[in-house]
Amino acid sequence: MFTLKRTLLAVGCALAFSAPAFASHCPADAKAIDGAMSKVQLSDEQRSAIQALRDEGMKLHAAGDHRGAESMLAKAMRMLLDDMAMQ
Ligand SMILES: [Cu+2]
Repeated sequence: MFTLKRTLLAVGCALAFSAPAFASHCPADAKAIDGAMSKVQLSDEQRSAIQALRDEGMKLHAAGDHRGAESMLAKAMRMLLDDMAMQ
């Protein structure tokens, strides 16, 4: 019984701490995108499409919608990876 309670407590703490960790994840992702974009050769179209997703993601992040921000940033990253794969 004691072990179960401790396990639940540990899960509760993990959930409580995951929110701020998640929030700081967006700028880290945006930074990763910026870094990758500066190294990879992209057409203007590709660059502006990725940049738009990245900016939209950071806008959502600033508005407190980290889930939405992450999905935008993930989309930008996937697009970046696809473009890199084609080179
Ligand atoms: Cu965020």
